[in-house]
Amino acid sequence: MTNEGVKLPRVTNRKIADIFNEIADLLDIDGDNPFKVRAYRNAARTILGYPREMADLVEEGFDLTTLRGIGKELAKKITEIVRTGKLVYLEKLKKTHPPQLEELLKIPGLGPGRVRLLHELLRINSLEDLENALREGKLKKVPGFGPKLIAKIENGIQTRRYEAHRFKLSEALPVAEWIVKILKKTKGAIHVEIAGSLRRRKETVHDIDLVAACEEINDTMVYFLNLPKIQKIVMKGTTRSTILLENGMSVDLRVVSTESFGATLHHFTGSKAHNITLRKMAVEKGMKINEYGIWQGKKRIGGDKEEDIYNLFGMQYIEPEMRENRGEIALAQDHQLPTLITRADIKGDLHIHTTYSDGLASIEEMALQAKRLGYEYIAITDHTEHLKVAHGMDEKRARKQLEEIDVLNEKLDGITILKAAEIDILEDGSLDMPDSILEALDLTVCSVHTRFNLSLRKQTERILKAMENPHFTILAHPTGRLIGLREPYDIDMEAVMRQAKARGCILELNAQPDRLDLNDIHSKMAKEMGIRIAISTDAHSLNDLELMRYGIWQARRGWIEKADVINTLPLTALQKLFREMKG
Ligand code: DGT
Ligand code: CA
Ligand code: ZN
Repeated sequence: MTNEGVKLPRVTNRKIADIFNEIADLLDIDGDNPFKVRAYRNAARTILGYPREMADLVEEGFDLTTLRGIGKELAKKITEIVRTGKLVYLEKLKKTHPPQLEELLKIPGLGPGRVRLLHELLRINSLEDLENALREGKLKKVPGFGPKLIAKIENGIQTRRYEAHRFKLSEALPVAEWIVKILKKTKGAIHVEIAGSLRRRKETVHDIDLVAACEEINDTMVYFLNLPKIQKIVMKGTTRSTILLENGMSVDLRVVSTESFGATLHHFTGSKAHNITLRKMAVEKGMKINEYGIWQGKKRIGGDKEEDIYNLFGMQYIEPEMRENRGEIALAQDHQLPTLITRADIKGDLHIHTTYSDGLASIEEMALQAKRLGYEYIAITDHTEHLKVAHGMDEKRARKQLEEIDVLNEKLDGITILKAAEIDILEDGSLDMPDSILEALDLTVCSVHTRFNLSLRKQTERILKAMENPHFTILAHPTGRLIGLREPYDIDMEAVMRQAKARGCILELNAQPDRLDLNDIHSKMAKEMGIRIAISTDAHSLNDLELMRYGIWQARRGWIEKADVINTLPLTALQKLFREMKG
């Protein structure tokens, strides 16, 4: 959103960092001076981790060269980006490279050096070129490209192709909710609901599926086809239409009568595998389920409500998040379904950043916001020293923070601030904080932020070793993946979970929509192994605290119940748990 009177949209730190990283990538592919390349990457990291916006600093006439790793040249470039929204240097650089070359860098296993090699030896300039070369077996002939690397690249391409056409839940859901709100107000509309993977709250979705129940005379479809921001009408009909929005999202609407609504909503909620199992079961009973209802011969015996379908088999109702055919149908038949966690069960947030590291709000502001959300407690988890890019705290600042928390706990009513830190797990598996501080903390949130590409064995050992520390409480974002951006690091999750179980450590389900890590499968695995989890927002701002809902949805997809999650405990019980963990 732009402010009134401001012509250009505000340039964010993210955008500046992206530009610098892109320059670094291109220079790197060219085999340019490594120091120059690193200078751009370091600057990008400084900017990204800086607690204030470069746009504001430029406006205030702040001397950017006082920032870590920013010299005169880079300061000039930052100013140019802030003022014009782009950088002439990058535009020029791009002209000398095939436009799709950078795409290749996003494939795991392909760094700039290898991309350069492929470009020089095989004239590979795009994903398509790469796929052709793979198919023709040409990669085998390139020095350094062994079968393991080639398999990794093949895998990476597949993931990339799959993800290229998917949107994050957090991108699609607000759009869907906006459309539903509009359509609900149209004449003749009785119900309008989100269906598909979006209703199942899958972490990424291919499209938005909507189902409406309308009276015979309605203008719901007409409004749908006249929504703002439509790029193209893909398919147009009275009961079904598909539109493509300007942002590239495809939206499907089906309009049915109220008597079919339950069956249609159920059908289009999926998953396909879940539906197929139910349909087979119906056939065995001499009945038929389709998108219009439940049928016995030609007679319609139900389908107004979704519940009709589950009632048909004497089953419990299955929540959309569980409809993945992962054993939920058998459980529902036995009336043994888990009672899935809800947002209302959450009593606090155990992963929060403040201005002590790379957060935007103070401890007090975060605490007051948490109180407004109805929480009993929060844990402040600023970064430790090793994470320089996020202005990690040294021992002195950590001490200062602990004192401030004491003062605030005296002052504030109705919310308790727990002492914690997000502690880097160093490459050798040690924790980046002296024992003297660790002893003063209520809990620790420990994470890997560096050296993502260690081997499977080394990365796993690193984490297992860290968990041996008696001060280790929660393993944050356990696989390190960023949806669509970064693959999980190579780790043996089963080994990590066994260790968590043995040591009584907690695993985090990080609620940031681009992390959602643990994912659904891992959450379910943790539950089955009897490991407790913490659902945390990793908030860097007041608004971020609201991301909890994404974590809850992912947890529900992993069959998680209230009792599996430590931040559903009341404060005293939680404190007792942390004390016991410290031994
Ligand atoms: P997505 O769009 O890839 O994120 O995942 P979904 O699950 O939303 O899949 P989509 O949009 O292709 O279809 C929506 C639902 O419609 C799906 O979850 C189940 C149902 N459906 C689609 N195709 C079939 C099918 O061939 N057989 C059955 N039984 N159901 C189907
Ligand atoms: Ca869909
Ligand atoms: Zn964090």
